[in-house]
Amino acid sequence: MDTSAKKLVRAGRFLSLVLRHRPETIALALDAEGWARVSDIVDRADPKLGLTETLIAEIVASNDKQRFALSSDGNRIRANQGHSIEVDLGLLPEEPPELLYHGTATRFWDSIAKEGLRPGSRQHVHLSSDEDTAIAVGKRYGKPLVLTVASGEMHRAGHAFFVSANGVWLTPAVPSEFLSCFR
Ligand code: HQG
Repeated sequence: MDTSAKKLVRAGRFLSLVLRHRPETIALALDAEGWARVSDIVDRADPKLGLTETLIAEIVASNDKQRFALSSDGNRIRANQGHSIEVDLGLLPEEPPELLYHGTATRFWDSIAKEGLRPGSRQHVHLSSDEDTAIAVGKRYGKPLVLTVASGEMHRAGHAFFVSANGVWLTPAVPSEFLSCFR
């Protein structure tokens, strides 16, 4: 990675931290829907990150997973998903495809088989519509394991599903009877 790509990744990680998990790190105010003022972030971030409004706009546009969104006037920014702090993204329940996938690590399987998928520190369990994404997500924690979620059946049983602005399927939890594991 060249220096400018590294700078974008570092700044993007910082934005994930303050917009999803720990806004208090820079005494940043997020509203109930998770939006923060771009100018507040620029003013309060460590100058070593070199965060400017232009760099933030570049991260929003180029981020590999489209993790962030700008308000229509460009003055505010929020994370599209992945929050551990409570925010209301204003997503409406949607009908999911018949099957969705969750990437995890093989060592979590025994616990997941017993308890189902839990959101952990985040607000939702994250699911994808393709297996490749699930493999990449699972690799972050070790040997990847792809779980198939019977999302159509789950939805018909009354469980709510949402899709984030960047295409991640979200649901509060997945009971184990809707999971299958191929390995
Ligand atoms: C596991 C990244 C034991 C779960 C990714 C996962 C994603 C259990 C871990 C997004 C369990 C939580 C979210 C149970 C769930 N027993 N382990 N009962 N239930 N788990 O990071 O889905 O790059 O909170 O399988 O790409 O890995 O940040 O969730 O392994 O889209 O944008 O507990 O984060 O996106 O880990 O990742 P996480 P995740 P970003």
